[in-house]
Amino acid sequence: MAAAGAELFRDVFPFVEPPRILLQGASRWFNPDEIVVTDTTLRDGQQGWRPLSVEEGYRIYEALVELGGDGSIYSAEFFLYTGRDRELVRRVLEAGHEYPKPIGWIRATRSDLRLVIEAGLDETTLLTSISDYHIYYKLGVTRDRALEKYLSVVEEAMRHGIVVRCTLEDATRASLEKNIIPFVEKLVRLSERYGVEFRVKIADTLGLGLPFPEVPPPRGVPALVEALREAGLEARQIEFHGHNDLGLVVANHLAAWLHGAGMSNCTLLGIGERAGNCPLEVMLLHYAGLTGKRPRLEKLPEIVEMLETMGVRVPEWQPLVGRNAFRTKAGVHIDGLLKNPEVYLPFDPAIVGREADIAVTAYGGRAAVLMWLRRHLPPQAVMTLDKNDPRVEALYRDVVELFEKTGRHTPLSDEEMEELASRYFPELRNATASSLAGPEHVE
Ligand code: HCA
Repeated sequence: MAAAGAELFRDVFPFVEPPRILLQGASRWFNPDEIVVTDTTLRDGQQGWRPLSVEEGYRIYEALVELGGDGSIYSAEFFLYTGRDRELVRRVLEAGHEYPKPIGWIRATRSDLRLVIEAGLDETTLLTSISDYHIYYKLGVTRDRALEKYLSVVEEAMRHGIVVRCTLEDATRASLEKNIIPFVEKLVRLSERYGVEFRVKIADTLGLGLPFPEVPPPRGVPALVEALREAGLEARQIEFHGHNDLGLVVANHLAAWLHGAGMSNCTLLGIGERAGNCPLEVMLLHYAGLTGKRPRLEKLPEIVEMLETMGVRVPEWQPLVGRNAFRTKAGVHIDGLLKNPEVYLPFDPAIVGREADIAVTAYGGRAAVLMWLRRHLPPQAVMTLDKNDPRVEALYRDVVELFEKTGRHTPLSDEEMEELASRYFPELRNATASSLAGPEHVE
């Protein structure tokens, strides 16, 4: 039906572009030109998953280049502890891509810093645990002693001209006044003395952060980011790294950007410790929605396939990349899709290299049967086909009967549908036949 007069919010939902994020009353610290995504798949991801071979690590790095080599993925973090880690970094440096820029990830010790220097990297993340939980319980030292140790390694790094990204580990359980700000003030002074920039990474280590400006520190992500901006840090000096323990990781990462952090530190598919990290592909979609830039999200299916060959199992319902992300089984949805794909799609799936899809079950109604036929019959055969066609009705009855008789509860495969439908549409007969599976059939 023609949509004259319909309010479709085209400025927000262009459909053929990622949904746009329009702001009213944005934080004074937010500037879309200053935001980027950063990657930690090969650090936090690998740590929470399994040790990778050099070849696997390199393929993941190349995938990041394909996806965000335009600079939308600014950096990628690497371990340096094993021979394999160092060989991977050597290969990555040899490849010479500008983005994602390879950087190290180390603990705050001089021996770890040496690994960065020997690898020839000019930037590294440095784990500087900042909450009293970590300082008193994990490290077993006083706050002053902990800061002193961190700062001595930072100073040494600056002497070598290395940019340090200090992870404020467990920042969402740390005192802003007693721990974070005093540390940052000392970093500012060191940086002025050596003329070398530093950055900080706000780590929501246990996923306790909250994305709302009304929430005070330590849990309020907007408050933490804005406090660092008030302390004089620029967007490019502030990274946010969240975990998904409480299911809020994407919201927290968005909040960090919107309140003045420049970098959003993610992993492919959100792979990472416990409930995982922030999914990089999702943040790239929002990055596109905030900046109008277009990372190559259509590469995602290839990347997911590659990760699956490495043993990653992607849940069917995973946003953007799961099998069901653009696939519906509900008759009402399929009916809507037949009338206009925009009714039940958040955006054109082609943006992320996918197609809208359906799965035929007993709940899909005649709409599912019709949509399946439209996808599998030659165009001339479906031109006049509609839900009232007696063949569609008969096929629908067969589908329902099959589910009722067998007690089956999984969708029909294309081969099974071909076999059923060829009774009424002989042109499908040449298609691969398969036996109709019973209730134990697994998709
Ligand atoms: C860890 C904890 C960490 C570190 C973050 C970072 C966190 O794995 O040691 O330095 O990138 O969330 O605090 O992932």
